[in-house]
Amino acid sequence: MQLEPGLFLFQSRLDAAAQRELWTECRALADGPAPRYPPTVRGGRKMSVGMLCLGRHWNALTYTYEERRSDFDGVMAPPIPERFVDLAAAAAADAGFVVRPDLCIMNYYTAESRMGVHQDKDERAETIAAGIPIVSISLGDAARFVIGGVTRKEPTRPLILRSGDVLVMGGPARLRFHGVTRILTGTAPHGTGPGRINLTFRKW
Ligand code: MD6
Ligand code: FE
Repeated sequence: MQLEPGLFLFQSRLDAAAQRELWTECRALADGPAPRYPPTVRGGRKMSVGMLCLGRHWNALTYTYEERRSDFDGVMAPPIPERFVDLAAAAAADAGFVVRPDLCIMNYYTAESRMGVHQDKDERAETIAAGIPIVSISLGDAARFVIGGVTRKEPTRPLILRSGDVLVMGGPARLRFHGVTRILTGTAPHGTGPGRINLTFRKW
């Protein structure tokens, strides 16, 4: 359902079996030949999540997208499984957006991981100007997510994102500030977790 203009939350969109399957596939990718790693961002701080980009890599030092992980090991970003893209495109369509994402950022959270409040604006200018949405799928432990306005000073509202939930942020919501303030440990459904995986699907 639409929470606010351009911001849609589809709770329990993935059933328990789909959550387990996706969790297992994500774990295999994250432990595969292009492993997840905690990026060091410009300024020198290390992120508390383990990241793996599919389709195209987000360089944490330059805040740009590239084919190889030049800020880490030079390995090519693995392709996004078509099945993942289908899931994201279908959720976007239910929110009224026509998009086939071409990259995905997988973030793996432990109990202590957080994601600072940020705006997603490293995609191509045309993509952002058109309000092409980001589709986020949550798996494993639930998270306290906060979302504010398009400027940093506006107040934020909390949302709990649970395993199987899909959030779509596009149109007028595309540039809203947001972050993850805590992980609700012990809430992962059987066959997922411990920890949390968040997939954000984007068009470059
Ligand atoms: C997370 N999500 O849920 C972090 N970004 O772990 C994001 O940063 C995000 O959920 C853009 C659109 C939707 C999101
Ligand atoms: Fe984000």
